[in-house]
This record gives sequence, structure tokens and C-alpha cells, in this order.
Amino acid sequence: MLKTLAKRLCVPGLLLAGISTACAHGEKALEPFIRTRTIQWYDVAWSDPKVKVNDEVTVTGRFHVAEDWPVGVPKPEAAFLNMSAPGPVFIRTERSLNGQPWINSVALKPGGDYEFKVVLKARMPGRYHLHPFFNLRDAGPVTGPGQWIEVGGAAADFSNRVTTLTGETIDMESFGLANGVLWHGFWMAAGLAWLLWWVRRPLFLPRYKQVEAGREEGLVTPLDRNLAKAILVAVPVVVLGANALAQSRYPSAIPLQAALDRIEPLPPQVNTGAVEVKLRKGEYRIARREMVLSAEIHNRGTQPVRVGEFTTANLRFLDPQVVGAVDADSLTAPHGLSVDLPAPIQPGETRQLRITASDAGWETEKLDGLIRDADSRLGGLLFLYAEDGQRHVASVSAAVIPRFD
Ligand SMILES: [Cu+2]
Repeated sequence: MLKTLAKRLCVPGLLLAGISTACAHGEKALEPFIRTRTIQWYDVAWSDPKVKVNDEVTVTGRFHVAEDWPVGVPKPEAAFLNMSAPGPVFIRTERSLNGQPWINSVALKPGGDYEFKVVLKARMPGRYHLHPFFNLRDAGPVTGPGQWIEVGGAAADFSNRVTTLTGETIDMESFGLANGVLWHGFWMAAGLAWLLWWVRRPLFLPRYKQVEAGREEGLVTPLDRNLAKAILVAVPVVVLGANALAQSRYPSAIPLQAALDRIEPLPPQVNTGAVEVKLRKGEYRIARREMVLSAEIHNRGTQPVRVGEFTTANLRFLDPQVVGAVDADSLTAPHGLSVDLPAPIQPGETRQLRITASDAGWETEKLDGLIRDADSRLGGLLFLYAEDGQRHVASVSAAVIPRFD
């Protein structure tokens, strides 16, 4: 009962050690400067979270690649967008970036804007927390906003049939399974047999004594030598023979692809220049769990604008005066944002603004660790809204200084 409750409420393993399964899966593992200043996710949307086995779940969203990419993090020259899920409970049937089919890793451009779409098909019934996440080569996984998905139905109903380029329909759940098991079994048996051949004889000490006594010739018998010669010939013959057999049985095959996909960023969606935002500094008030950002905002547009949201590492701080009422969840603070001069910023105006983002999320999402990092810079996306609803997004960053009082 308690275990189910703990699972349902997603209580961190630490609080209910022993009875709860920890439900986080690395969202908070990376340093805050990586989570806030590499991939900046926004507008992530999910299709219906209640599905049955064989149904599809579609995830769409956008991300901005931060200009202020941390100097200690390798540049995103090979990045792969995946979905984090507890095991093979879904299969991925489609993935695109900026509308282009996307199979391999891609090089992302700092400052670039991208739009992704991933289609999943439910494979096993259960309740799972899914996230889109980026695997950045040599840096680690940067996780996007998650969603609980409930899969109903029966696992036995799952079907994953595809038609190959030669027109044959195969079942991906079992295709080649027997062949794979056979070859694994064969090589394991061969390796184990050779190991046993030597292990069954007296081992270290008797052999050591024989070597010490100068009789090491007797350690390897003529039968050992002949067997070794036979293996030396048989293994390459089996490998090459099986390879030739596979080639002749499947003459038209496409090898696994190792190249990078080349997909250019969209025309700028973030930092378009219509509204220019510069952060002078950030100050984190530990006791109040609030970040105060000192910004200089220059409105180059034709409409007055107001700051409505600050998003960093999937935490959203909103000003209800600007964006209206929004449902709260553990990552959304519907009243978390305020500014010291709330009047709209007029066209042509430059204003010094203090933006305050306060919520316990700074602590629960382990972003407050920023102040103990060697790179204490924070990044994020600032959303500004014009009277007519038009949205301007700015990718910002600033050094953060803690305040302990
Ligand atoms: Cu999760």
C-alpha cells in the first residue's frame, strides 16, 4: 500500500528508503550549468497520455541551443535525441528534426533553433514517466520535460510488423531471434569448452613448481598443440563461411549507418532581435529560494511588451498577470515570476528590470547547487508578450552570486 503510494506520488527514494523505488532517472544528475546552458527546451507537448498497447504517443517540441554554451562542455558536434523510458516499454517509429526525417546523430549549432517530433508506439502495459532527452557526445544526457503515460491493454497484443525494402513482411519482435541465440550459444560453448580444457588440470601451484623445476615443456602436451592448431583454422573458417552464407541469403542489405545527419537550424525563433535582453547579473537568495535577475530590456518592436515567463532546466516561473492562470505541477510555478516595474515596456524603450523567479523548485531540482560549481553561470529562456499575444523569446545567461542572509 505504502509502496504503491510512494510510487504514485513519486517520493524520492531517500525519504522512504527501502520501500520506494526511486523514480528519478537522471533528470537532476548533471550540473546546473549544463542543464541550463546547453539545450533549452520549450513548447514540449504530448498527445493523449492514456493509450493502449499498439497506440501511438506523439511528442513535439522546440529547443534552443544556448549561445552561452559552457566552456567546459564539448561542443554539440554529435547529438542524439532519444526518449528516456524504464526499459523497452515503447518502440520509436518516427523521429524528425525541423521537418526532416532524422535517423542518426546531428551536429547542433549554438544559437540555433530546432523543432522536433518523435512518435512512439506502446509495447508494454503500465505507467511510465517519459522524457525526451539529448545525448551530447562527451557531455551526457540533457533531459527535457517529462510526462506520465499510462498504457492499458495486453502485452501479448503488441505487434511490430514491418515490410522490408524487398517487399517481405517480418515481425520485428522475433525476426532473427533464433539465429542470434544460436550464434551467441555457439561461441559461448566454444569459449567455455576451451577454458574447461585447461581449468580441469592442476592449476597454479603445481604448474609453478614444474616451471621452477625447469620442466615447463611438460605443461603443454602434443594434443594441446594439435587442438590449438585446429581451433586456429576452424574459427576463421566458421566466421568467413557464415559471413558468405549470410551474404548470399540476404544479398540486398543496408549496413548500419555511421554518418551524421545534416540538418540546419530554423530561421531564428529565439533572440530574433525584436526584443533585446541582456542580463547583468543574477543573485540567488538561498533562504528565500529565489533568483533575482538584473536585466536590461530594449524593445525594438512596434508593440509594448511584458515579461511573462522564465524557463530554465524545465522549471517554469510564470507571471499570472501576463500569462493568466496555469495549472501548477511540480515543475511549474504559476505565480513564481514577478518584476519590479510591471508596466509594459514601450516600443523604443530601454528598461532596467529586476526579475524575480522564486520557487522551492530551485532546491528540489537541485539547481541551487549552481553556486557551488566552478561555473556559476545560469542560463534560461525569457518569454515576453506583446499586447496582441505575440511572443518574443530571449535566451539569456548571467553569472550568479549567492546571498546567504
Ligand atoms: Cu521522469
